[in-house]
Amino acid sequence: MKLKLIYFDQPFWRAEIARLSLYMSDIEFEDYRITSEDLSYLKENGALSDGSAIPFRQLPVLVIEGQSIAQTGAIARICGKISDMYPKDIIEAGKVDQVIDTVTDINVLINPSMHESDSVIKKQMRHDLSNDALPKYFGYLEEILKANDSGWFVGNEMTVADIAVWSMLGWIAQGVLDDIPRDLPRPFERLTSLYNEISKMPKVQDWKRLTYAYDEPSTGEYNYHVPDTI
Ligand SMILES: N[C@@H](CCC(=O)N[C@@H](CS)C(=O)NCC(=O)O)C(=O)O
Repeated sequence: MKLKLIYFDQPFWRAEIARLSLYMSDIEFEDYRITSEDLSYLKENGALSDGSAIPFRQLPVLVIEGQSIAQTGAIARICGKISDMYPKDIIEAGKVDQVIDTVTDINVLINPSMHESDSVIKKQMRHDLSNDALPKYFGYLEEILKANDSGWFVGNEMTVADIAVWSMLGWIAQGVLDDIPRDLPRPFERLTSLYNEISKMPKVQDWKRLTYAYDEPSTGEYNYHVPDTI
């Protein structure tokens, strides 16, 4: 099966959910990281210059057997099915989906503060996120982990839901989001332990060595120096 994952050259959760699940299961795929020229081209044309369609002019996009699929959740389900990290049972599948959609909600909550140019307003937004919205969502996720009690969000094995949360927590734990403390997830024991256990896995360590080994310092509020522990 021919697979091409198109995203920015960043280890952001929207792409890592696909890249890491495929890598961990030894599924070959083209890890295409766009240039700034690609970005201008795709915005204008709804496709890369090689013809890969970018339906909503946003990334990630997965090209599978020449067909483009957009939207993080849709891509996560496909990659999870290919890599055997997505349950066949419809209820278990729904439980994976609800976690992925919650990571999207968290991302969407943080987004406006990333685009706020007034530093005072931005600081207030970050204060509210750190003291209210983010701990609230971390608490909900912690409850799901407690109720399942296997260490994973769903069932007894790692799924793409665990990768989504791991990667989102890594983003926060880098400390690149000004005024969101990097140790914000630490009081949530199960979340912290999920993060630390996934980081330790040999395939995850290999993936980080292969693809997170950037010499460059961070660019803005994304970063490449994802910590191994929270
Ligand atoms: N609903 C989309 C949102 C994707 C999204 O916001 N992608 C961002 C990068 S993380 C993007 O393409 N930004 C460039 C733009 O919107 O112009 C999804 O779930 O994948």
